[in-house]
Amino acid sequence: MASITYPQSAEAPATPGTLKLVQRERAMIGAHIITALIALLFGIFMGPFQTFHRSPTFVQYFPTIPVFTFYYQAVTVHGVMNALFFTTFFIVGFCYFVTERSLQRPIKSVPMGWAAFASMALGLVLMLFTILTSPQQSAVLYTFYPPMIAPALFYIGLVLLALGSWLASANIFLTYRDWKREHRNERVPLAVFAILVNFIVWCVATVGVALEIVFMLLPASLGMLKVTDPQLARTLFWFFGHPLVYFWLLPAYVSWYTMLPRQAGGKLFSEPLARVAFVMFLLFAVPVGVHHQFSDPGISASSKGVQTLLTLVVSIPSFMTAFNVGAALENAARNRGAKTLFDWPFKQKWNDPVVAAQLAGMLLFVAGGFSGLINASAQLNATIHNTSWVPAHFHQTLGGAVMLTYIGILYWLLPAIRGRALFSKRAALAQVFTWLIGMTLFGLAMGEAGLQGVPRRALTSQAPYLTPAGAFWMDVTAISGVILLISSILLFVNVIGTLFFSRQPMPGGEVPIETVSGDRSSPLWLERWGIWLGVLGVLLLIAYGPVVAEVLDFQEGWNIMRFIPTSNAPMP
Ligand code: HAS
Ligand code: CU
Repeated sequence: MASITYPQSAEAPATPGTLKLVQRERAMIGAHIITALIALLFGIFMGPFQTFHRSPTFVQYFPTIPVFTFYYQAVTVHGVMNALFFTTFFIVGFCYFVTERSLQRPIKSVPMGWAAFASMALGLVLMLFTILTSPQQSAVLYTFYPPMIAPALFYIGLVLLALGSWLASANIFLTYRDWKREHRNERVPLAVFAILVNFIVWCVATVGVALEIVFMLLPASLGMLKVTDPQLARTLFWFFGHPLVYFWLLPAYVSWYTMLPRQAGGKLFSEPLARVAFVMFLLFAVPVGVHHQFSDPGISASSKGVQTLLTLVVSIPSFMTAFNVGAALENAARNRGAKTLFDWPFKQKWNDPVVAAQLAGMLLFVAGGFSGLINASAQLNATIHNTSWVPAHFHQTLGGAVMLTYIGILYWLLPAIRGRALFSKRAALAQVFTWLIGMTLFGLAMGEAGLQGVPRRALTSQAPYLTPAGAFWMDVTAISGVILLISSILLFVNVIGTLFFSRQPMPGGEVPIETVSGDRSSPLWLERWGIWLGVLGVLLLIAYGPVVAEVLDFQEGWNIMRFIPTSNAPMP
């Protein structure tokens, strides 16, 4: 393994001007972040064109839009590239960086890190190849389940992405194990604590989707299976699909909890409280996937009720985050002279793109979080399920809080990787605020359209049943698309500018990484992972045991028998 020396003093990397990456770090983290951006480049520009395509007025004047006319292909590229590939590459790269810096040691195995990267990158290439060369067959959306079946390479691409991410998880777990051996009675830094939670959740959740792909989708795609069971596949998919959203969110929380207070000029209110929030994510992020299946037949009302309850519980750590991080921001503002009850939001560093991006993300998350709570109620869900309300919700959470926080991170991490200053701070600020305005409008318009019955993922711009109000809100969505298109261009101008045209040296500044072990007031037993895994196992049994029994239809004989390839059993 390439040997690198990390500064011995815990404070060393935090002194101004020392955010210099060693070559090995620059290569590994840079490869992940840049590949993430390549995936994003494919995905991001599909979005605005979908809003145009869905707007009745726009379509009246421009009936065909080249390339983007293939609506389902464009939606698939948008979802798969943005939500699956961009996020995974970004998260792995960012989490390596935070783990190395916080623990003051390189990741356990550099070759394993590269093997993981190669697997994920090959997955990306196969996926792009498949989507671009077989547009019709592979337009199965980012929520891939039967009866739609894509070409085998689509699933192989996904398997390679998952395999790579498992290797990356193993690398992070082993790095932590080595650190822990040398620091028996110390608390692992909060950032790494959160990262460990995130990758544990990921490893548990991906078991569901791996089963779906390996035993159902891939054999069906290869023609080895003639039967399928959408009910079982959807259950396996959402076992993964919900925790996936926390896999995106927790790295953003790493930034909010462990970097933003310092970037904003304040102090985190309570570190033990933060750890409790992360433990709650570990326990409750997985056993709630059925809240995506409230309209599915074959799952009993009682199972849906249990998972509604658990979904409400998993929103609690986000409320805890709002108070904890909110108090840190208030503290920052007071340090800068805020005096009254309501002046602290205005006394933030709104002119610093790194901070402003994260604050803007939080504002969107307030709306996105509350729309999530509406979705979570099984009764209210019936009014919004499969309407454009749902994309409104996830563009405020994923496209809002998560994306803006990743952008905030990018605005310091990309300069660090490149060793040059950010190309344009003004463009970055303009990008952040256009994104905030565009996504706010998008959320409002898509949400309102959803309440008017406009379906999601359907090209209804000329459907006769579109109400005038629905049509109006879809037109407003197209306006938000224009704003978001400008914002996306600004983002890539800065990315390309920073990589190729920035001549300024990287400014000295604080590395937003905690480098000391955790707060002594945090109980050490919070790090007893075995206990939490045990509790998670019990929760999964309670939440998913009955669901699995229901979807496998045990009364009628195990319908899993249908999946034995040679049985030729007819579909019931
Ligand atoms: Fe969700 C569907 C329920 C959070 C993403 N969600 C989706 C889908 C996606 C998604 C992608 O129960 C669609 C999947 C598909 O394609 O079908 N979601 C919830 C609930 C929460 C939630 C209860 N979702 C997220 C997050 C996501 C995400 C996070 C991505 C990152 N969601 C649902 C349900 C559905 C669903 C149903 C299925 C709908 C259907 O029928 O299909 C909660 O975890 C949310 C809790 C969050 C809060 C907000 C806390 C606010 C904070 C900000 C603090 C602000 C401060 C002020 C401090 C309660 C932390 C700052 C100060 C300044 C000065 C600026
Ligand atoms: Cu969910």
